[in-house]
Amino acid sequence: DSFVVAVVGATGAVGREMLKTLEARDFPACEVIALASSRSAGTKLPFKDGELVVRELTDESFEGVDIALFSAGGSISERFAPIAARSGCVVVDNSSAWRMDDQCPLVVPEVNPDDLEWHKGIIANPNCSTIQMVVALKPIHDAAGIKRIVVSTYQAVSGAGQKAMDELTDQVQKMYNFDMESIEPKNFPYRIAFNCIPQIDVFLDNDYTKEEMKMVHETHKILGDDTIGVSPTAVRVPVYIGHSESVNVETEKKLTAAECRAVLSQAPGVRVFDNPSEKIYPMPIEAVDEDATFVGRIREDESIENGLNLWIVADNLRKGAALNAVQIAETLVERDLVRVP
Ligand code: A2P
Ligand code: 11C
Repeated sequence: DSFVVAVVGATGAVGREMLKTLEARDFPACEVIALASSRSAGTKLPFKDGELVVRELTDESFEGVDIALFSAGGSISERFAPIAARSGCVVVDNSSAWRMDDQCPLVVPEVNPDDLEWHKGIIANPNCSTIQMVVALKPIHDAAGIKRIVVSTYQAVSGAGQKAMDELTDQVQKMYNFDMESIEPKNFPYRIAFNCIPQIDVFLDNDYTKEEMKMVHETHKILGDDTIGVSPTAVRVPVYIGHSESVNVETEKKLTAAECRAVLSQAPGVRVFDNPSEKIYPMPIEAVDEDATFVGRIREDESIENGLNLWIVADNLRKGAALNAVQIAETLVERDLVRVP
């Protein structure tokens, strides 16, 4: 079988990674269509031995398309995902628009692939910070039952898109030239160069940010358990690619650090990088362009009965977005679910 695949937002940071991932994994596509705004229609993007000419996204873009990977922002997904699904195209949507809709599965293939069975045309790809956390925590949950998660994130600027990456470069150049006066933050509330900002997305009524509450609600939906306590703090750091997370978990049953390492070294999508005496632990500079979710600094929390500390790092554009979306599409193909019921 071979499918017509569209990438919506193909010129963006995630969209480009989606094209690279389709190519690298040899996805069974007979045709790949790159869609973006009218601004970039006609632009050429490299793909396999040739290039794709970007087309403008319109209501008619999905005729004859089997699978569409969306990453052009929430409002585009809200408007166009239903149009695509109505024309018989299965949508894998990387925005937050459909994640909490009870008609849409929210899927990480290593964690809850069976949720794909009940899709109705739109499948949501979780937030990058949630994906890498649940890939590492699901095996611990299965082994010992997670009661509570306390997580602090260290999130790369690419999570906010290509423009945000360019803004970091621009600010670093200006600072290098002692030209701090002309720095005007655009994609972040403050200067991000040589800084850390404890705000990602907007604040909500409970004084948590939207990014933080996504980690709470999405974790519950993916693990199918609303009783797990999730207490997040999301921080933007001046790293281009690769989100890091310091995670403390409290479990029902005792799991020693050695048992946790053993469980995680068998887990799909996880690579344990953990040898303190050799200074081995995951870092964004090593996770970039990798598919795995890396886990290290595995220690027992000595302040409670059953607790563990972990440091989790992944490429936010890959496992956090493009790769997870393509893995969803691959699982749909394997399970013969590329159809809108
Ligand atoms: P374009 O390059 O034409 O603006 P990022 O998250 O890296 O900023 O990327 C956003 C992606 O979403 C880009 O591919 C961008 O295309 C696309 N996009 C933004 N607005 C629209 C729109 N109105 N219609 C289609 N694609 C859009
Ligand atoms: C960030 N996690 O790093 C965000 C980007 O809900 O898909 C992704 C937002 C989302 O800025």
